[in-house]
Amino acid sequence: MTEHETILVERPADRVALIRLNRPKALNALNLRVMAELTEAATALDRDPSVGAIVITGSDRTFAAGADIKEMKDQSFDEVLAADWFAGWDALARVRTPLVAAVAGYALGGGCELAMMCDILVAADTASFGQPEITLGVLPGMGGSQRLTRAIGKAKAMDLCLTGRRIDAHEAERCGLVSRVVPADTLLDEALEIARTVAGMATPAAILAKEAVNRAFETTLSEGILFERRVFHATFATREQKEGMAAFVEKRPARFHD
Ligand code: CO8
Repeated sequence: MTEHETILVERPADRVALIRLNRPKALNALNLRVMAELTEAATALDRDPSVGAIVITGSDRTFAAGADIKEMKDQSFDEVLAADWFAGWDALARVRTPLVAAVAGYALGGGCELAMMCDILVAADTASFGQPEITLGVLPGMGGSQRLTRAIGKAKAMDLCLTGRRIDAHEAERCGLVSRVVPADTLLDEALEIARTVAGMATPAAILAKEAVNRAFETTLSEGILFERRVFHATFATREQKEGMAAFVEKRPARFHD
């Protein structure tokens, strides 16, 4: 595996990869180096057929405290526009392998936005989420105003984006931002177990199911339902559909990855 400065990449289980953000002194603040390393690593894992799910996590104290304020603070409008700051994060949204975010501690600003770019968001009971950019004189810049609003609705998104207040893991689960809340000491195990489960499923079906759910954010209901039906039809061209349905009838576990 490539050596990185700001992340650690591991293969903790069969078909599962783990990316840890690793800038402890800066509370995993997301600087341009993190963006480059994380998107490069995730893209490489996405191309690896032996990887069926990727977990992204931080430390016990912090998932990520947002974009790196020290790196940003003296930039001019011309500079951030010319470099199209943060556009590189779009590469993560193009990853087709399911992404599981395992969040403990702070997920603020870009940290919350990074978590929202993942497909399943597991939170420790210590997690807190927020979009505090308004307190810095800016606003979310990596999809927060859009993904948060789609995830939790206008009322809550406005509350978070305009006041900068943080919500805890339980409020985040109640409003639909988080898939599951678990005790902090079991967070990584739970996230890896979810990743193992997803990675054990039929790969084409997992890719298509992720695309179909994401399509709901982009399109009308009738177009989305047509997309879903067509990709459902397409699964009948796969070996995995034959195996999965034969296994059910024969009352045995499906063997998708033998
Ligand atoms: N950027 C740079 N350094 C940071 C950041 C950050 N976002 N957050 C924390 N740090 C640094 C601190 O400066 C401090 O460094 P030092 O020891 O050198 O002074 C160290 O991490 C520890 O931080 P604190 O001493 O502040 O720790 P506390 O436990 O007292 O507080 C908090 C923890 C509450 C998380 C606090 O650090 C904080 O409020 N951080 C900033 C949170 C924030 O405003 N985030 C939003 C940033 S703007 C943003 O994300 C824009 C998104 C646009 C797209 C982003 C794409 C990635």
